[in-house]
Amino acid sequence: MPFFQFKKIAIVVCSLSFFSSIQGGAMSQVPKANEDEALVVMSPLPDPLARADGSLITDAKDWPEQRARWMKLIAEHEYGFAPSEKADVRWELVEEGLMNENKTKRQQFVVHIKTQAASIDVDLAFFTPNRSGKPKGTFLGLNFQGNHTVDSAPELRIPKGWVGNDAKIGVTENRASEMGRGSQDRRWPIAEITERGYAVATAYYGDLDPDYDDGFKNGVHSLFPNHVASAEHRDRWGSIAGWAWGLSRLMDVLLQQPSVDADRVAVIGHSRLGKTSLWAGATDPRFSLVFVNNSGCGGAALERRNFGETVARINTSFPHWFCPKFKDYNQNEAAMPFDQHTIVACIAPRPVYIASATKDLWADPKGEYLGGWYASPVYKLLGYSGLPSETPPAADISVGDRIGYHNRTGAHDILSFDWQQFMNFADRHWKYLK
Ligand code: GTR
Repeated sequence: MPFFQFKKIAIVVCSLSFFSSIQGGAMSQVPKANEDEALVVMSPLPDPLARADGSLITDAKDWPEQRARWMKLIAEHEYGFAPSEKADVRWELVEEGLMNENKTKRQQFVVHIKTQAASIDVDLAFFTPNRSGKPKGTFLGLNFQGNHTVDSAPELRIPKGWVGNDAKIGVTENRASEMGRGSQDRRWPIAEITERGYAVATAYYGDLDPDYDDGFKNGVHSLFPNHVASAEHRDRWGSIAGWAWGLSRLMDVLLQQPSVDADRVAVIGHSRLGKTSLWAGATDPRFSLVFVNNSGCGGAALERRNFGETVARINTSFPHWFCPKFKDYNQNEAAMPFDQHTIVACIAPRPVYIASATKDLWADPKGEYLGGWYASPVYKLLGYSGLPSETPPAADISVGDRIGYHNRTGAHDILSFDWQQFMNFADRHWKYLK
């Protein structure tokens, strides 16, 4: 085995054991996750159309007020409120060139996000078809390991700040290097996307908020030191809300690019970043399409279904992802004033696509489907249709109208097959926009 490979494995093994030693104690108190459908017991779900007094909304004109009620509850109890103050967002173009046999144009921006308290820099890579005319639309999503990992182009910038490892928390040094260049390209089929006429923009999530528990001090949290979650303020933003807020700041920048059509920008994300794209899609209506891939617990999957990752497990492994108040629902999901389907409903009437993978039981594919199914009555009230049936479709079949869904054969990942369904969905919905 070449030395560098050995070194990489050794780093991962050490960090995993570090990770399990810090988490081990607390985690041993948390009941094991269930992955047997026969053992699922689901307590009743809140009806997205039910007002606080139990009466049902029957008129579309009452939805905005109901939506505002859900959004407030969801922020307060799960992701945490983002600050209401604004940050100053500026950008500079630092590099541009062609790649993919000159079929794709690459631009790299450094985005400066600044408040009186602090400033952070985020690298944004932007890929467009190298042909005349505007792209058909733009996909914006965060990546896990740095922009240099999404493609092997040597110009793509390596992150300067924190880059973790497979355990992804607890390690504060930068592990990014040339070795990772292009290593995530299966998740970012840039040639395929741009050849279909779309643009795609991505930034490294750690540039916005390093993914470890530091008491909400670094990254976007450092910009608003008076708005940090604490024992007294248990409803202030965790990392997912921070990443989602960051996506909105990147949206601010995209809207200033001549190749971006403001009505056709989608937010996309996988796994913890799928939880993030769901929340970004709900909070920022400028995203006209929302793609939520393998998002699981804290994403599209219903918390009240005791299948796969639970609230207690996620809050123990990743205490910084949600606001501190979310811990009140550890082994207590039935007490949540909402469930994840209400978040999907808050995107209505904009189209949203939920994707699962058959082997990704930890993320509960059926629960992810049902997160869309139980949001469907809201789409119906607004004059559209969501998912067609309470029963999920067979693997690899894409279903639904304004709520799309598929369950790809295979493991927890985001692959070309997923992107193809997403682009078909975008073709279908963006075509009919004004
Ligand atoms: C897992 C976590 C999931 C999912 C995933 C990821 O360890 O339990 O909720 O978010 O990480 O983001 O890679």
